[in-house]
Amino acid sequence: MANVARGSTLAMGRPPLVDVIIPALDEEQALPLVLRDLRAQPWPLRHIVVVDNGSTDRTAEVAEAAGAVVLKEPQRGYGAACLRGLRFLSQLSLPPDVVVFLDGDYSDDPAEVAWLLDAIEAGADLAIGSRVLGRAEPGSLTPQQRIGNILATTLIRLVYGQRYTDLGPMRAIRYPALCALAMRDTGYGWTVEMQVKAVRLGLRVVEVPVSYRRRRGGASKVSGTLRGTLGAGYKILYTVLRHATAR
Ligand SMILES: Nc1nc2c(ncn2[C@@H]2O[C@H](COP(=O)(O)OP(=O)(O)OP(=O)(O)O)[C@@H](O)[C@H]2O)c(=O)[nH]1
Ligand SMILES: [Mg+2]
Repeated sequence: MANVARGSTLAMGRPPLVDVIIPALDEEQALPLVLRDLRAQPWPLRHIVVVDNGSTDRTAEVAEAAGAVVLKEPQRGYGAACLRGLRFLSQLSLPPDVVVFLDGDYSDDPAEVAWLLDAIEAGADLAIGSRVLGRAEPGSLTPQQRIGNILATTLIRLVYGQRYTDLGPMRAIRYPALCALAMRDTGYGWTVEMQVKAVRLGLRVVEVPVSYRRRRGGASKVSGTLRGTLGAGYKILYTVLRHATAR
């Protein structure tokens, strides 16, 4: 599968520059596993950027120890952390070709990032890991997540005509496409904002089946809590509709 590992050039005549952004809040237990597996990948990887939103555990220390670039974002929120990571990338003298996002709780399998990069190599602008098309470990996707996914993806299909199966966190996107999206959401509307804006801009989007595990240690901030679930659910539906009315 991993064409990227076999000397991909993304049609640039040189190996692509791939940077990874990981939003992390109190993930000292799982993050070292994520970083270890990322480092073990055969595909070219420049920066692993861990954005810490005021963790009270040793998230920043374990990330630094693993050689990641560690950024601090005082404004809480999943999207705020991703935006902070993007700001860092935008200030590099050499921008990345591809940006990969994944979670810091080891639910996503870093080995499968290669499949997303293969899809980019094959021509996609945005490759989204679908946990629904792939194999989700029992208990890794809560019933409310599955229902939320169905609601959100049905709404996107009705409003935008695009079939998605998931709003999964693991994804790869060409950097120019990412810049064109002008991402804004500072919270859990981040993934869906990317997906609806991608449709509106006519990006080449593909879903790639990926696996998904239960988090390795640490506490859930989103789907495992009532507040997180309701907040994320509301934000996702609001984001779909807001961008629809902006058409
Ligand atoms: N920087 C930052 N990261 C966050 C924030 N909230 C969650 N995260 C990270 O975003 C990812 C997703 O959060 P999770 O708590 O795993 O949400 P979830 O996957 O719905 O819940 P679980 O099923 O328990 O894993 C993890 O890497 C978190 O550390 C936040 O406010 N700021
Ligand atoms: Mg998680």
